[in-house]
Amino acid sequence: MTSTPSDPAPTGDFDAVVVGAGFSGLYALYRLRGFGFRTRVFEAANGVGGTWHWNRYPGARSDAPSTDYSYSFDDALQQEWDWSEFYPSQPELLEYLNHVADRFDLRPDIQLETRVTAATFDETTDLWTVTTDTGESVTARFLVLGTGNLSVPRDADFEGLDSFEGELLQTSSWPQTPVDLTGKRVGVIGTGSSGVQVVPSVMDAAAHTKVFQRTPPFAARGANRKITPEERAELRARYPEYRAHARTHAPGIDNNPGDKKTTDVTPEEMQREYEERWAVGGHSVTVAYTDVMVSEEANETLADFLRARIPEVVKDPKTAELLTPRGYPVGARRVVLEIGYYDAFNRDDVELVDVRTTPITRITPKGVLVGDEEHELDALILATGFDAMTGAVLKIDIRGLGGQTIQEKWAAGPVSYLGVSTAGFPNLLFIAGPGSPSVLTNVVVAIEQSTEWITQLMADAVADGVTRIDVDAESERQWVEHVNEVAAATLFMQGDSWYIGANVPGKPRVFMPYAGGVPAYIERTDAVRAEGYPGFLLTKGSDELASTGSAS
Ligand code: NA7
Repeated sequence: MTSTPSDPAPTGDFDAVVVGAGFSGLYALYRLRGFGFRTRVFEAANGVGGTWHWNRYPGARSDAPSTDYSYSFDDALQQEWDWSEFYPSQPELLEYLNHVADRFDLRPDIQLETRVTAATFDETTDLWTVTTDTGESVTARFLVLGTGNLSVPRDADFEGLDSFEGELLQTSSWPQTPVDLTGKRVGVIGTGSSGVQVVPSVMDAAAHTKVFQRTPPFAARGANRKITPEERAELRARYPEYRAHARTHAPGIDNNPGDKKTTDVTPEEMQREYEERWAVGGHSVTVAYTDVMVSEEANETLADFLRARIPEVVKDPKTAELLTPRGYPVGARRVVLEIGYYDAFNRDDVELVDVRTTPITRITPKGVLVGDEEHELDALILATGFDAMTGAVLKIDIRGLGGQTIQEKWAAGPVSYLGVSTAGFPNLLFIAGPGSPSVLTNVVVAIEQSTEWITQLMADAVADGVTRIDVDAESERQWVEHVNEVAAATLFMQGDSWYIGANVPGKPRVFMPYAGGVPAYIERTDAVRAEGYPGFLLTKGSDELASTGSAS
């Protein structure tokens, strides 16, 4: 598309504005450029990387292997990049994403330190007006949200937090300057993935580490290791083939799912199977049997197996028991990968504080008050999670048709058609949005698939002279119903997880991701494209938009 200020047709300052420069936004920019779209990416941070820019706490790493947790769209890229470890660490992921930005010369179209605060759809021009915290206002045909599903920290609502006189740190916005915890009494609140990673990574420096645990997570063994040159060469030889194969698995990753139910095997066979997978490490143990997320009895077999591993490592029986998760199905809250977390509690200078029986009363100037016991600290690390999936979207004042806000539209929880778009907000597209497999998968696969699909839709629409892509409300209703039905058939609803918004007080309890798996989702979205986008309302504008040419 081309446009000059004197053009009579309102094509906007940009063809597309993309929000966020993490895995999603970088790839969206690459794809949109390929279609000839004039694109501007706005990123609030002072660097690219999204999650991996912000979550730079010690020990941060992906719990998907580096061979999966990386882009597949360019074979030369995957052939030339050397991952050093099985699970990629935050510094390496950030370096990788910076490499991607440079390699594809993406930076000229990325505006850093610019947060999108509002976006309003103009019904007369079919353009979005996008406003930023730097006082800029630009217009664009499309608004693509690559804002991340775990990017907005949930409010740290501890009374007295401001009064803390020590160093206050948050895993999700760790300082870019070095943090020295040497000799300090450190407290960590939260035992999800972030807390479980940060504890073993700060305890050596700290004089004493106290872990404030409300809900013990189920954990799988994170068998991290260096990747050998032989392994790398072997993988490179079959990389493209492996990538295609990974997309045929529900989580977008081949973690060796079993094809039997727990009821098809004897208890001895089951134990052996779990043990073998435990020895391999990673999430493979959680997908040994097909009925684990649908049958409570099946789920309990895995839960029992994982619980039994804890006292094998943790020597003090009382601490081991406190670390043992009970009362919710394994997998209903995200299973963490532990690398040295349980073993940390065998040290004299690491202590577990139960804040379930007696919750945190408040933060004091000197530390954390639990009941009437004050735990004095020099540094407090909050690993208290995110306002997942909708947090970043709802932070923007987005106004669609008739001035409706997205906050009004999603008041009872997010609704979308295919996780791509929501009715009444034309030309607004989500990357790996609520209603898509997103966080239940290797998220890089979800992001690539979603970005490819969305950008193709945009290119097809423009090639056809379409200026407005909206969603048919009935199609949206049916998709939401399908997402809910699929979730209802699982045990996912039985955990107070961020998947259902349970970690944020007052948030509607709705299962947000699509639990049908990557292959089913690809099949459905591919069919929608092949059939000419049923469920979307594609309107040709009166203004003549120049075609960007056919999509690749
Ligand atoms: P999570 O998994 O949401 O974990 C947050 C933790 O913080 C969790 O253990 C919470 O306990 C705890 N928390 C939150 N509020 C409190 C209070 N008031 N008192 C005590 N403990 C509290 O976030 P993460 O950052 O670890 O991981 C998020 C995702 O990022 C992860 O799943 C991966 O996908 C990557 P609770 O469970 O609410 O009892």
